[in-house]
Amino acid sequence: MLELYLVSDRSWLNDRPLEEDIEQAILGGVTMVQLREKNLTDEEFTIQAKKVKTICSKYHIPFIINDNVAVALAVDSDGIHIGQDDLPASLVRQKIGPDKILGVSAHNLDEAIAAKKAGATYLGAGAMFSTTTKDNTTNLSIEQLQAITKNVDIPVVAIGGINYDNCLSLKNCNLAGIAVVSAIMAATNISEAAAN
Ligand code: 3NM
Repeated sequence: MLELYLVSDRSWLNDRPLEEDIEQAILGGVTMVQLREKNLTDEEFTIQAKKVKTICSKYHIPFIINDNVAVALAVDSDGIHIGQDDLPASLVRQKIGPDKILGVSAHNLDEAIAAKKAGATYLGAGAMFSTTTKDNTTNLSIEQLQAITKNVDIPVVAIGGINYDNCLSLKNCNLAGIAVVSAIMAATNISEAAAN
C-alpha cells in the first residue's frame, strides 16, 4: 500500500484538473495518494477531495487527506496525514476513530516513537534529500532513518527530494515505501514518471 506514495501539489498543473494528473499517476503505478492543499478554504478543499476520492476509489487506492480533520471526516477519506506542527497525533486519532489510517511526519527517532505511541499507522520520515517543494524541512540522514525503521515497528515511508536517480540509495533502510511530490507531479509524462 505504501510502496509508491504520491503527495499532491497543484504547482505544476498548468490549468489541468488535479484529479486527472492523479489518475495518470495511479495508472503509472502509484499505490497511495495524499491530497495536500495549503491554500484552499475548507469548502474548496472538500470539493477537490471528493473528486480525488472518486478517482482513488475507482482504482482501489487508499486516499489520505493532509492535515485537515474536518475535511477528512467530511469526505470519509481512508485516513489523514499530519505533521509535527499540526494537531497532536493522539487527539487526531481520537477524532478519526481507531480504524482510519493515521500518518505522522517524523524528523528524528524521538518523534517517531512518540507518533507510534499516539496511534500512528505509519510514519513519513524526512527530509532525506534537498527539496524545493516544502520550506523549512529538517534533514534526516540515512543512519537516522535506519534507526527509526529499526526501533519503531510501524511502516515507514521516506520523503523529501526523492526521485528516480536517488531512490535506490534508500534500499537498505527497511522502508515500506517512498513518498514523492515533484518526482511525479512535475513530470511532463506523469504516468511514465510513476512507472519509472
Ligand atoms: N514533507 P518532493 S519533505 C511534503 O520532510 C513534504 O516532512 C517533507 O516533496 C518532510 O518529493 C516534503 O518534491 C516535500 O521533494 C517533498
